[in-house]
Amino acid sequence: MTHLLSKEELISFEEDIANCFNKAMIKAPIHLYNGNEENIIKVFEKINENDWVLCSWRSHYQCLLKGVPPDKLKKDILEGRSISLCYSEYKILSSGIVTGVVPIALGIAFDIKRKNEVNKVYCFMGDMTSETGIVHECIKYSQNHKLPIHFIIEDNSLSVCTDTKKTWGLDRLTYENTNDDYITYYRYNSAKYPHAGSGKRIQF
Ligand SMILES: Cc1ncc(C[n+]2csc(CCOP(=O)(O)OP(=O)(O)O)c2C)c(N)n1
Ligand SMILES: [Mg+2]
Repeated sequence: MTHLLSKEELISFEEDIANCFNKAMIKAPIHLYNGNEENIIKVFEKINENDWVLCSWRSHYQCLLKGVPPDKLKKDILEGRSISLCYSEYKILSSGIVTGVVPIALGIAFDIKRKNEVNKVYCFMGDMTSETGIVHECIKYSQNHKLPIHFIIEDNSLSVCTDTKKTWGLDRLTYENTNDDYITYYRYNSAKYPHAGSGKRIQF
């Protein structure tokens, strides 16, 4: 287990960032979490200091739970780095590119296995990301080669403003409700904030 913050601490961090954004103190995109606090805290109960965590454009919660000091994180967000926060010293990497981190996560897990090390990779992604071709390939490869990796699929049912299931003509997502050695799936309602921004200034 790494640095567990409470649900309330996570929510108030994002509210502080939303206020800063509304006051035009941040001149770059931000993506705020809400509604998944209990789920993500539960996932982090299994994550150790030596494990790698890979994230998307929305990664404030993971950074806090991996041990990045809140003041340092806030400073970096205010300087415009929210969309791609990377702290190799805390073993956490993010990318603003849909699927960007998934093959990187696989590569790190492959390296860990080859060196017979004991740590693991945790790779977070949204519902739309989980339906892409490269993610299907990475999950298949990881399972078949028994790589030390775990994928977390956070389903808010949306890709920006687009309905993910409708896009693909699916009744259910490929990994919907899958909870096994390789995948944790959870559904959450992200309606408090828009996809990007905080709902007052720029939003989309
Ligand atoms: C390669 C690429 N295509 C498109 C985008 C624009 N984009 C940013 S986030 C996003 C939605 C992804 O949806 P999902 O995986 O469900 O993530 P969520 O934000 O809902 O957690 C899109 C299409 C991008 N960043 N990168
Ligand atoms: Mg989504």
